[in-house]
Amino acid sequence: MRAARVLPWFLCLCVVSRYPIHCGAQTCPADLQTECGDPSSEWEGSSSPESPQSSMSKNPMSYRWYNAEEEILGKKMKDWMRFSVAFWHTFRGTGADPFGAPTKLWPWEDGTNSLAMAKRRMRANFEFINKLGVDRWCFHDRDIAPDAKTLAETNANLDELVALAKELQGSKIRPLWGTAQLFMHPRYMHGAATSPEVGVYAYAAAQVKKAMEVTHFLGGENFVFWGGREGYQTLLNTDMKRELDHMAAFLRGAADWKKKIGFNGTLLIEPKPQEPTKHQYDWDAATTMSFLQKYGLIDEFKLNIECNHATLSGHSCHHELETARINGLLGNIDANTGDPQIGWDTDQFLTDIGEATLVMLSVVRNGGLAPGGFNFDAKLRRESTDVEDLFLAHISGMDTLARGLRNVAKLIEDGSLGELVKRRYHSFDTEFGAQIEGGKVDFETLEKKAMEWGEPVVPSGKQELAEIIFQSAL
Ligand code: XUL
Ligand code: CO
Repeated sequence: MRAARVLPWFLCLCVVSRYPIHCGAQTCPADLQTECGDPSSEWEGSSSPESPQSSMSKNPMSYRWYNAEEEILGKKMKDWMRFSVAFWHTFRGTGADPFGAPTKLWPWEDGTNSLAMAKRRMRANFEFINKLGVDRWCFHDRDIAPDAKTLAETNANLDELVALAKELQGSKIRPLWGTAQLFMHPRYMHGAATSPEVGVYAYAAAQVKKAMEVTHFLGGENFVFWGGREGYQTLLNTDMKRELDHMAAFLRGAADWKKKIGFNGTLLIEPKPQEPTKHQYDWDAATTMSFLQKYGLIDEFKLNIECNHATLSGHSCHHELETARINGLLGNIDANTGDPQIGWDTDQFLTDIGEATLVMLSVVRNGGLAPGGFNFDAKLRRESTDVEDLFLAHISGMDTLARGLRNVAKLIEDGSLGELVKRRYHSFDTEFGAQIEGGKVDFETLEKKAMEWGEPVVPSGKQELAEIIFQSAL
């Protein structure tokens, strides 16, 4: 294990926000007193730590709970998890915030937004994925290749990077999902599919079309729609119905294109209640589901649930996962967490064991997530600046969920939580209860029963007992 090698001529970064789009002319941050490197040189790799081992040792650079090949509840851990690295956080995250310049001086960065830099970054991405020992990655089109002056030139940039990614993926690594970045460029300031400007709608459709094609080419298993700016700031200037109609037409077009190009991946919508717009149309799982139902799109899409988005909407992650699951819509999880004291999307790696156990409970009840998986939509803290920290964060996130899975196995083996829940509904496990559940009992019959039975005896909910059983598995 060794810390990042410091190569001063590689040190400057040009990216100042989470989703960089264009910073060709930008120079090194003035206060960092560094020089830009030679963007044409190839990244030769190996400034990052070696692969973590699976062991129960105290070495933080090893997995303590995740053991890819180990079978738990009838499936290998790697098949329950299907972990993926998010290119945008891990390779475009700079540590910049509204108050400060980038803090991460990755040795492979040269301070430009050139194609050569994008290629070097792609090589670093695959070096990282290989060393971490995962099989999947996720990307936005604009994370991996720079914007150019025209859409045709931008597509050509993307093609170059995708060709390199295809080569570096080898036979094992695939995108868990790809997506189109429809929120960073100023053209999308009023939305993409919900922009009042028809030219923007068309541009966004062209971007999704291309992003879906390259995801398919790379062997991607899913394609995500996060409506970054599909929402409003004020209803005073917004025709909400018209915008939702447009969004539905757009998604219908995407589903049609998927079929036309023979892409068999799942289309996923990722709900989020606000940020960046005050009100995002895909507020939460239930809102998104009712939108899909209303517009006849429910069979074409599933949901990508992100835990930090869940808590922003006032729900727990478990609530959102269960809402998606019981409706047959749980397709993927963006694994992260927020901070209970901070009211925005902090995108932290999940380290809470109880939370991870609840997440894995939904995954196990769902029979797994395939062809979806866990995408680490999570970033290092601004103050964590070693390459080693990228490894530690992912190892910790993977281990936390692995521990959650082991806890679920304990809960299932013990059986008492399941028994407690079953017992609560015991009164419906009768002939009459079954008739109600089958929709065969009318209100007249129920009134007769209520008269006959008198005041019902209502048993305890046993919440504290449920909590004790849950805690004892952690
Ligand atoms: C934004 C977010 C995105 C999506 C992909 O909060 O989660 O990174 O996951 O666009
Ligand atoms: Co996300």
